[in-house]
Amino acid sequence: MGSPQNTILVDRHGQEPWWKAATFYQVYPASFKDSNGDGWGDLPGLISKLDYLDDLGVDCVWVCPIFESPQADMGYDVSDYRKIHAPYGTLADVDTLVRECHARQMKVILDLVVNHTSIEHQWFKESRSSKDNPKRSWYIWKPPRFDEHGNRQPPTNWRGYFAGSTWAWDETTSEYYLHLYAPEQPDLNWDNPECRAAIYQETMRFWLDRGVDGFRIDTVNKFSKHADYTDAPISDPNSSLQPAPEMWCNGPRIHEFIHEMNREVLAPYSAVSVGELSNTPDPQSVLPYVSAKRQELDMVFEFSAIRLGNGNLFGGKYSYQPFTLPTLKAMTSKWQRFIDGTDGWTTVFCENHDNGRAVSRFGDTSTHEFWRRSAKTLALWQTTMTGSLFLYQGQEIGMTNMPAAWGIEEYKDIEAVNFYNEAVASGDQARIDKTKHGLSILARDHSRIPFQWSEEPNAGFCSGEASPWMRVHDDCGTINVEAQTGDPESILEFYRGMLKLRKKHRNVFVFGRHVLLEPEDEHVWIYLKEEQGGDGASTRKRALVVMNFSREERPLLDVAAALGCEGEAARFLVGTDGVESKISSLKGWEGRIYCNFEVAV
Ligand code: TEU
Repeated sequence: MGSPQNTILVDRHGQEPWWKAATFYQVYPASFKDSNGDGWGDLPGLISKLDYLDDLGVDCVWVCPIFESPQADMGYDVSDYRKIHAPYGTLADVDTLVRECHARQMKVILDLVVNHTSIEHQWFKESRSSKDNPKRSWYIWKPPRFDEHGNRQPPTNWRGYFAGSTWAWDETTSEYYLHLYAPEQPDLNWDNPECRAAIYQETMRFWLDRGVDGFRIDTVNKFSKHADYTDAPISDPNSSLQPAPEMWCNGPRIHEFIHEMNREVLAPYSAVSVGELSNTPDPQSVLPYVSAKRQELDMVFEFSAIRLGNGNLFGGKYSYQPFTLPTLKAMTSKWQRFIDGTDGWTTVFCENHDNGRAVSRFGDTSTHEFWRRSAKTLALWQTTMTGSLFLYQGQEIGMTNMPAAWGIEEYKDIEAVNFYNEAVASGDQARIDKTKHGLSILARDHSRIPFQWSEEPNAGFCSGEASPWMRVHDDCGTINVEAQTGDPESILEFYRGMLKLRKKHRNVFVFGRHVLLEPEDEHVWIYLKEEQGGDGASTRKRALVVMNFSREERPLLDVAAALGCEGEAARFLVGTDGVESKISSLKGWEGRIYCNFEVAV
């Protein structure tokens, strides 16, 4: 049962669980590595690349949904939790994956998608079959409303995530069912205890018994809805549908459900859990989920920083909103500091499968040189932050957004397609242009194109004769693993080195206190990382991270003063340019770390 003894115990004082100092790596399996020439990534492909991940310094692989699914939302619509979507492989392949990860002292976690199922799931088929089916209340069914003209209307005015209403009409029993995402993704009713028991048994214990080490838990704060199902206030006067996340996020029973899930399943298996916590930008509401003594989740993803640039309201998501460096700093600091003095824990990430590429959004892709320099600076930022670090496939080689010149037909994601079609249906050219522009920066598609392994045809993702399910990036000849391996100046080698350094000085980087300096500086980002506890302020280990987030050379602050030590005691630890070049200034997109402790050579 469960995983082998934790072997990656890299902790503060020998007391912390393995996952705190671990580096997680998110694999989007459809786009990682295809082994059989069908243009769709698969488990044998992933297994063939485990040595690559091991060499990079990855401790735990998170695999996005691989379960049987009609793929309305890339596997986030599961029709059978105990089967594998055939193009990915078989159950035996998962067993091999688990075995091969463990053989390398790596862990593996799966994506748990249990806010909703697919409409093709047996539970939903039964639920929709009649009003008195025993599984009727495993989903959320409501009768229609009628307007003054007698026209049938959905039960509430809520807009879903993928455009359109959150309610779908079902002829069989003449009722609506709730779906926060696509109509093919009906929401489960967590208020029903039999439904919860089935989730624990069939979607969780089933995989833990096969040896997986835990779960990334999709949409974890939406399991408990507010039971009154009333209209949301009008915040978008131009639409009949209104954003209503407060109606379904962090509902009245959410902590009870998660605590129960922990008690029933996660804790008995010592399974690691990381929950996806959207629409909760308030530390006081996030802390209860991650406070150790409450025994709910180990950690969550909070999205304030990664969502910068997204438009307001649900309908405006792809209306791009420029932001400044001080805003990114403030967001980052807020979510670095929210666990200070608590028993909670946090995560570090700047990419995932739901967002554009970090180097295209926070870095500079205007020239090859700025691309390389800024991607390394982003690496310095991520690897020096407090919390469990999550990398997304391709981030380590600086993969960029799809080229702006690509047409809308290259966007395959249901969200992108629906938002674009909605703009087209409005007939408003300005809105269409705005949506296209927003998509070119923010779309979920950017992170889903094939991984770039080499300069071979199809970037080595699949064979040259195969047709990859998404178009391979035009720049794959220059941005790929093969080209960067062994090149001391490359992004990949920089990540490899930084992941080692992060662990070596984990009390500073993983567990340290984050202190933001110069919050209003529009170009240079500076923060201190300070070891916690210890003998006293004067002897505590400190690192000063200085990063130039602009193209122009910028003056460097007084490093020793910032570190609180004598001039001689301030040492150069590492930098994106390898050596410390001009001492008194930072080149464009240069980042460095100085520290007050002895640096072994
Ligand atoms: O995403 C949940 C979610 O609400 C967002 O973060 C999502 O990115 C969406 O685009 C918001 O507009 C999770 C998965 O990560 C995502 O891929 C799925 O589509 C979604 O759940 C539904 O399962």
